[in-house]
Amino acid sequence: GRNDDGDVGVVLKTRAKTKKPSMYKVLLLNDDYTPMEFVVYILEHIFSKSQEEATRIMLHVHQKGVGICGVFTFEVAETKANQVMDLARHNQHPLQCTIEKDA
Ligand code: NFA
Repeated sequence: GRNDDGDVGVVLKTRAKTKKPSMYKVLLLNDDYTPMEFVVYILEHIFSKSQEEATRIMLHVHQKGVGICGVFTFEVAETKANQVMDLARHNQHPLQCTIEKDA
């Protein structure tokens, strides 16, 4: 019969390692004038937080001076921080939002 050396043709490919992207924290800073409800609105609508989680983060920022809205790739973090700053400016609130490279 036919010569069969047992090779059934299964190929297990190796992959070159794709490296994980650097991650960036989006931070909100406290101030004395931005209404609490506006900060909660921002956290719900830009960072997709529930009203309960948004309130928790807002109160953390209010009490500690700074807090984390989320951690994202650079482009997403930068876009969200710009959306916050644009909405704050439009509504004449001094709210500040920055990004910081995650450890
Ligand atoms: N400190 C603001 C106030 O008392 C509320 C606030 C919270 C502002 C978080 C900015 C960030 N109205």
